[in-house]
Amino acid sequence: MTHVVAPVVENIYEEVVRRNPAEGEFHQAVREVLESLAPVLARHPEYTELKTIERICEPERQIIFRVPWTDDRGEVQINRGFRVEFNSALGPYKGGLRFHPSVYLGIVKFLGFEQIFKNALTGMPIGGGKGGSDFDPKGRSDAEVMRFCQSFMTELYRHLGEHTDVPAGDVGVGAREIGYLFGQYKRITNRYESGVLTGKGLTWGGARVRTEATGYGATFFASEMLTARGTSLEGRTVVVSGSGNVALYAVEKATQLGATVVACSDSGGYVVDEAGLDLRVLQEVKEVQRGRLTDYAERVRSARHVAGGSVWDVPCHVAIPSATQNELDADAAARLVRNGCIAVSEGANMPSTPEALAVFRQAGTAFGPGKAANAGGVATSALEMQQNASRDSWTFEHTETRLEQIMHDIHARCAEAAEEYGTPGDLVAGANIAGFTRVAEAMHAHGLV
Ligand code: NDP
Ligand code: 2IT
Repeated sequence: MTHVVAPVVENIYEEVVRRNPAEGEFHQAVREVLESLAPVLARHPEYTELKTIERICEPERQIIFRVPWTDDRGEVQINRGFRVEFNSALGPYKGGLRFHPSVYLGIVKFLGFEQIFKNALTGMPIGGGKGGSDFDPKGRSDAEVMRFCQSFMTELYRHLGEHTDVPAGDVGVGAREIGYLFGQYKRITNRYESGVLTGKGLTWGGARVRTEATGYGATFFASEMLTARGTSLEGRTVVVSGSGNVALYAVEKATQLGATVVACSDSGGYVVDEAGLDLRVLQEVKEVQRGRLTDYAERVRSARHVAGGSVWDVPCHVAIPSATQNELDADAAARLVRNGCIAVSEGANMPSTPEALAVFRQAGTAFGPGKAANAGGVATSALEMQQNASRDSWTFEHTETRLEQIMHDIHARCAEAAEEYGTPGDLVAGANIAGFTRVAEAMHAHGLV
């Protein structure tokens, strides 16, 4: 059985906590993976002997740097930049950059750790890394964001390269920021190295579907889970949290697949509309105006805005949490289950607390963990790298078909691993085991590194 932490795994966990004090999110992410690995260790004593888990828990390299810049009033601002190059067994470090005031080393390490296994699950040649800054882009002018990005890249560029480390977007980092970062990288290095960043604009090396990929992928994953249970998204009520990049395209794909998305949120509250959200207005408010959901409610008469409160109060069949870590706790999970929720597909990274996960397990809710369900974003980043390497550009239809197939394969890999190691249907265990074993095998092949 998984969920019982074997003594050897418990010791590794305690050592991780001791060596990485005050990094709660990192401890949480490590614990969840370790809880799944007891049956793997029982079958593969070499992983214990060669301290594979201990090595995976220690980043290969961690970079922390000062990011000085001047705001529009001429005042000097100082932020902290991070890049954690966690694991390169399967390919160059790959993972997003997050700009949010809550960013500190523990957040970057939890995200980087998750990224190792997520990237392995895609089946593509990418290692795991993550970076970011405590810079808050909210309320900043384009010129301020540009100066910040230029200063950030002035340190980061020396650690990057298409075969070394390839960042992309995450919370607070979208096409605008990737553009400024790419411009500064090109200027410093004198190289038009398209493959050094993904999420680029479509006119200068970006890939079609990358913008949509994470939200589309999380919805395809929900659809896979429902198909496995003999049902579908058609006619279902869906709630999505967040209203950023991942959330918006989850709303779009769920609607295209015949569901009605009745609510989404931002950090100020949520909007609910039983008739279904109006995606075009949402995009206008969020992507073009960088506005708030209160603006949406002012424009759409059938919608109601609830300030504060939890979007998980809204009844639904399928939940796609797509905002941030630990946004869905045990109370929210119990309410979702009580209201008839049958599937949860995590668009965000680690949005459900361990206690929420326990509620879903107990209730038999279909549950797609972030490292599997949101892997469509990074997988499409790998497709962007592939197009850059061959100086090619694929159509939307071709790329979306690839994404859909990738999500199908990830679901199958997780389901098979869960079955093989004695926990059929448990996609959390399946994702951790399938991701871990793929990385572990490559690490062994490379010797003691
Ligand atoms: P965006 O910055 O585009 O949007 C984030 C959304 O979540 C906003 O609506 C924001 O509200 C809300 N949010 C963020 N942080 C908080 C917080 N601390 N408290 C409350 N609300 C919050 O980010 P993305 O859509 O790109 O990312 C969302 C999630 O998906 C993250 O967990 C990210 O790691 C994950 N992810 C992203 C991928 C990608 O390709 N972009 C790939 C895989 C996972 P507000 O605007 O009010 O702050
Ligand atoms: O969490 C994630 O997978 C991302 N933010 C996307 C990473 C990427 O390199 O596309």
